[in-house]
Parts: sequence; C-alpha cells; structure tokens
Amino acid sequence: MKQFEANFDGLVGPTHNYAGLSFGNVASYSNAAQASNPKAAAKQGLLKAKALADLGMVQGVLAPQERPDLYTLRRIGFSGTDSEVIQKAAEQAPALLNACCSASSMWTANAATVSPSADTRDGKVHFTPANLVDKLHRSIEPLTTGSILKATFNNDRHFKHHLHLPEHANFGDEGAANHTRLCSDYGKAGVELFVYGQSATNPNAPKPNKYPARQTLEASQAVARLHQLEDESCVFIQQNPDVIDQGVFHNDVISVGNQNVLFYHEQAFLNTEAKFAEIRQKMNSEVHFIKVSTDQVSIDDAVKSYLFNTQIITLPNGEMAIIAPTNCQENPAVFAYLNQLVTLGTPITQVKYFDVKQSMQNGGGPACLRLRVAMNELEIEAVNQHTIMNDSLFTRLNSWVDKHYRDSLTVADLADPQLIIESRTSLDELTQILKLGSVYQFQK
Ligand code: SUG
Repeated sequence: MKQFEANFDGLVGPTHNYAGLSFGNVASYSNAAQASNPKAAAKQGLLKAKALADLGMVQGVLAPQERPDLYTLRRIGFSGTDSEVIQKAAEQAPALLNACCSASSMWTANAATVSPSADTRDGKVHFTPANLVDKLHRSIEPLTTGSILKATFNNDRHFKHHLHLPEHANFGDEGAANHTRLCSDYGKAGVELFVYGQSATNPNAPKPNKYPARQTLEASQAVARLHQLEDESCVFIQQNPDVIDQGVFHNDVISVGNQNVLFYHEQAFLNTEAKFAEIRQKMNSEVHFIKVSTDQVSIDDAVKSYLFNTQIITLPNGEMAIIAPTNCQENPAVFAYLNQLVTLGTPITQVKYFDVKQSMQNGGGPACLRLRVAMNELEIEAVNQHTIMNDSLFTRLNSWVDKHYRDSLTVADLADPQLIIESRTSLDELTQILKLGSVYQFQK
C-alpha cells in the first residue's frame, strides 16, 4: 500500500493581527502594534499550500477558529449583547480582548501531536490537541481544535482523537512543534522524537532563565502513552535552555526532521551525542544527522530567518526539498548555507522559497503553518475530502478570502463590533465549503 506524509495547513483567520502576545517569541514582540493584512496573510498561506499540492504532495487545510472568542469573554464576566461584550472588554481589559482576538490557530504545528498508525499499538492514527497553556491567547484553542480535527479526520476506524492534556503548567504541551518522527519509510514503524523544554516535576533539572519553556517532559510522556507508542520507538530529548532564552520558543525553530534526516543546529539540544546514539539504536537503519554549526549560522540568524522552521518534504521522485521562507534568502549567512546544503550529497537536493511574511512577523514560518499526518492510501481516503487542496478548492478559498477579509487590521480595530459579524459570516461559509458541520458550536 502506498504511504504519504500529508501536510494540513492552517487557514489564516480574518482577525490576523500583531498584538505582541507571545513573550519569548521575538518576532511577535518586536512587531507588536503594527498593522497587519489578513487578506495577504491568508493568500500567502494558500499559495504555499497550493504549491505543495502542485508538487504532488497530499495537502489539506484546517479551518481557523472563531475570533473574537465571545465564549471566553463571557466566561470571564463580560455580559450583554455581543457588541456590548466587545465594547466593555475593549474599555476595561484591552489585553484580554486582544488575547481573545488572535488568529493563532493558523499555526497548526501547534494544533496537535499526531502519531501515524505504523507506530501505534492499535494501528490507528492518534491525535492529541495541544493544550497551549503557556499563553492565554493560545490556551483557548484546544477544544475547538479537537472539533476541527474530528471533522477533518472523521472516521473512527482509522483515527483516534484524544482530549487535550490537563490544563496545568506541569502538562504544558505545544503539539507537533516539539515532535518529529524519523523513519526509513512513512509506512514503517519509526522513532518519535519528543523535544521538551523542562521537566516540571524535577526542580533541579535544567531550564531557561529568561523565557518560558512551553513544553514539559511530563506532557510529552503523556502523549506517548495516549498514542500507544512502544518505549522502543520513543526518544525524549531536552531542548538546550540557553537557546530558549535566545528566542527559540519551540523545537521547530531550531531543528526539523523528515524520514531519515534530522536537520539541526549544534546548540539545539542537551546531551546531543547520547541522545543521537539512542536514536540510531532505536531506528535500526541509517539516519542522516545534518548539523549546522554556530560558525555557519548563529542562533540569532536562525531565529530571524527561520532556517529550521522549514518543511523538509519527500517529493514523489524520492528527492527531498526544503520549503523555506523568503526571509532565508534575505539573510546572507543563511542563504549561503542553503546554497551549499543542496550540494553536500545529503538527501536534500533543492530549496523552494515562499513569502509567508505576514505569518513570520508573528513568529510563524512555513513549518508552523502545517500539521503533518503520515497516512496510507486507505487512511487518506477516510479523510474529509473537502479539506484536500486542489485547483477548485484553491480558487474557492481565494474568492472566499477576497469576499470576507480586510486588507488592514490594527490592534485598535479589534474593538470594532463588526469584526465578529465578519468572522462569523466568513466561517459559516467556510464550514460549508469544507463540509465540517458545527465545529464552533460550543463557543456560542
Ligand atoms: O505561539 N505566535 C505564535 C507562533 C507559533 C509558531 N509555531 C511554531 N513554531 N510551531 C506563538 O508564539 C503571536 C500572536 C500575537 O502576538 O498576536 C503568536 O501567537
């Protein structure tokens, strides 16, 4: 049976804005209060997704969430009509309104952790939505994320959906951004690499000083248990706390894997050699560890360019390509490195650049925008086919964006009561395009 790795990109929601909500995420902080362009953001994302479909990849889309999140605003005591709730929040607690308006569900690498059926004891594809407890604006995502995933992977025979982990800092979970799967072939059992920032129950373990470690070892272990993974197919590796303090808020800002390739910065992990030995032993087949040294690319350049927030994909002809943001072309050290990388004789033979700057300005590169789901042919057939990218969906989604999205949004505009009307109207139409049913119901 044929095996694929599908990418499900998050559609950028109509409230995409720069409110500086993510402490520890340098881009989010430094672009705070700029005007955003939700229409351009959504179209940049669609172009990337369509280009991957055109390359012969299985490409899907995941719906955005409804924002402003009136459910949360009412839950914390704002009352009245929808417009009164927004107006009162804007006057009394603008920071809370901003948190309830973020389009952060676009970064679907943080939507969930996914384990393919080849790795799980019951032979199903497992999904656990990330609880994202470290950031208020993201902690309100997991319930709706679960509904959207169920409506997209809507077949109990093949897909197993778990509830997100308990909402406590000890179980801080940021999903696939801190999870990479190495394998010889997508359909063969692989090694799932869980990268965590700190151990919550061991006060003496290393942790960052300045910025939060968003993923705990305890969360990663819980996900591995839920997904019925064998100990022999899991490796838990700690992120280097020093790089978290330099703006590496997720592992996918400093390393990325695909099949038998792990592309990483030499400062990415703690105990690198011992952990790589464990990976080699558990993989039982060749692994290409492609190391980038600090001399070649500094941590600062890696964070600014998002060299490691690239997607490494295996093309239908078996070669690997790197999907990079255009920011990598604009950084001389990184551009020189990538030009050299494709000549080194590793499986990576080409680089393709995409402009996803609207997302990049909030700290989200190409890899943040996608959730990977390795599936066999039968599983792919069981996916809601209306979410799979093709010429007609691309055209339809572009017209949908043209019809509903603004081309400028400032933080002050978040107080505009019209925004929730626009958001609901657009999402009503989207749920019909993608045939998702009532995924936003509980928020009402
Ligand atoms: O969680 N930015 C996101 C970026 C997520 C990137 N994802 C991965 N690396 N996989 C975050 O920090 C900024 C929103 C704002 O400031 O308005 C934000 O949430």
